[in-house]
Amino acid sequence: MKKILFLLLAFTMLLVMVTKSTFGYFSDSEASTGSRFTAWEIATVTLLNDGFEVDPWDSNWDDNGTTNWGRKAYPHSGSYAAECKKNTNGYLTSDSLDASEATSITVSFWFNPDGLDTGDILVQLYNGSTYDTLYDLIEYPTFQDKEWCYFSEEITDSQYFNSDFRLRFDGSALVDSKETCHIDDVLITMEQ
Ligand SMILES: [Ca+2]
Ligand SMILES: [Ca+2]
Ligand SMILES: [Ca+2]
Repeated sequence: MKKILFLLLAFTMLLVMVTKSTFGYFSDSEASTGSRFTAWEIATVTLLNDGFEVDPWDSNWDDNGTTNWGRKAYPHSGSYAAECKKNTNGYLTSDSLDASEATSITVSFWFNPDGLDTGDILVQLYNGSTYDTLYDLIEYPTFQDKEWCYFSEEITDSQYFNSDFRLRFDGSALVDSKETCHIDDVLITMEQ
């Protein structure tokens, strides 16, 4: 009889535990609904949106050294794109962008390479003291010669979350007369 009572008690306790863990499961799913609400509060802020359509065409690219690049009626959208070629090569550096509140930065643009080889166009980011190469464009997965290719990278390294964030295209090595690169529709956003 004692044995039966003990078994009954054990069974009841097991039932209570199962019920509790079921409730536990439901309150977990409520918690995840809550964190989805938090995700909605993340704001996306545009730091730079430039299709090189306005005059002067380089007004977003002249505070950190003027560029030798030109503008050409060879657009991805609109009427113009920025152009790097022999004798009008070198750097195209964005104005300083305040990314100090960022939790991530997305850098995107379209590029149309023609005859490039290794090192001709480097995509670089400024961390407040040095420019780091993010990509050699010829290595980028979407790269196709003489086509408009889309570049988009999310930056999560916090060294770039500063008040002097810059995007720089380094075309210093583009010195052959058969090489050109066009850039259009640069969009830099941050989440904060
Ligand atoms: Ca354009
Ligand atoms: Ca400027
Ligand atoms: Ca070259």
